[in-house]
Amino acid sequence: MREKVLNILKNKRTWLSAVCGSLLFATFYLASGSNKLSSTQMTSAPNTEDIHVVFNVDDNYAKFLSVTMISILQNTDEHLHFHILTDGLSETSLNKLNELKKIKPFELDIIKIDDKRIAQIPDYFRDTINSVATYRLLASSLLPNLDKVIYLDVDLVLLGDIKEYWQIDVNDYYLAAAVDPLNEKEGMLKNLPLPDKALYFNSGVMILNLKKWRQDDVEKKFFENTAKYAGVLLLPDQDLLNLTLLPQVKYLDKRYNFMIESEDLEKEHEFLTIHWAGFFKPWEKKDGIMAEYFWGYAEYSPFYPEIAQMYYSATPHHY
Ligand SMILES: [Mn+2]
Repeated sequence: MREKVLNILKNKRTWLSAVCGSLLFATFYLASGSNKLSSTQMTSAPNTEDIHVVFNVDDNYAKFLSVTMISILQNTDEHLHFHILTDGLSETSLNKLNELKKIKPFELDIIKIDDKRIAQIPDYFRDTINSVATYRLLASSLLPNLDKVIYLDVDLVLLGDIKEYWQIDVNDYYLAAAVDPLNEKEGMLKNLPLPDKALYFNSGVMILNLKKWRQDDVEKKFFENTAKYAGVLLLPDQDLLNLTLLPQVKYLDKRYNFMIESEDLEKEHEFLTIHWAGFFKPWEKKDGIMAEYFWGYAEYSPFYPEIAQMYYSATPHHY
């Protein structure tokens, strides 16, 4: 039965990458033909440049990180440099992540946040958002040599080329991100003092302009805003990013961060990323919405046995 499911997945993927491929070509063709500026930008960004991607995970999430990394590596010809902000990864996890280099070579930096660094963070910040998920808010100081980086959650997979994210110009912005479906849910954001007309963005997929973060000392503003808004933060780190960085945010089309709760599953072939942003995670339910994309990549992971084990022990299964 599993074989059968996997075959279906593989066929679906082949079909999908054909569609994505022609879309990519069409986009490139249009951009280079009709707009002199973007064609110049493309030639000035050589293919030899590394694409930098940052994640934050603890050891428990390394298995899901592996699936996201596989989805990136399988869909690009670019050379990747991954930076992992963490409170610590086991040697086993690290070895498994390094095994992914068989799929495609890449650079891997593990940035362990040590006690000394944590001691520099104001107490109220640590107390309000005490999790590894916050480490991305410290990206501009933890990655001092990078001016630009793509941040990704690990509850998502890419279906398209990561290059499309890297080519987004964020020079005049703090970051680029897609609008969050929470904007459509009445009352959800009513306590957040967002700037006028600014739409709340989702922080699962972001292209960060770290140079500008450093210029304007954004980290200090995160700390100040935690103290100021602690009482109204619901999704603390995402709320803080919104409160601090809007309106200087470039909005991305939802194809860059398709959150399965939003709608329009019919158009799935257009999406570069599928993001299980809500409560449902694909590792919990194999027949959940679009979960087949997660499992299609997970089968290539050295963590596959434990991902599957986790699923089988949590869920009564049917085959
Ligand atoms: Mn997420």
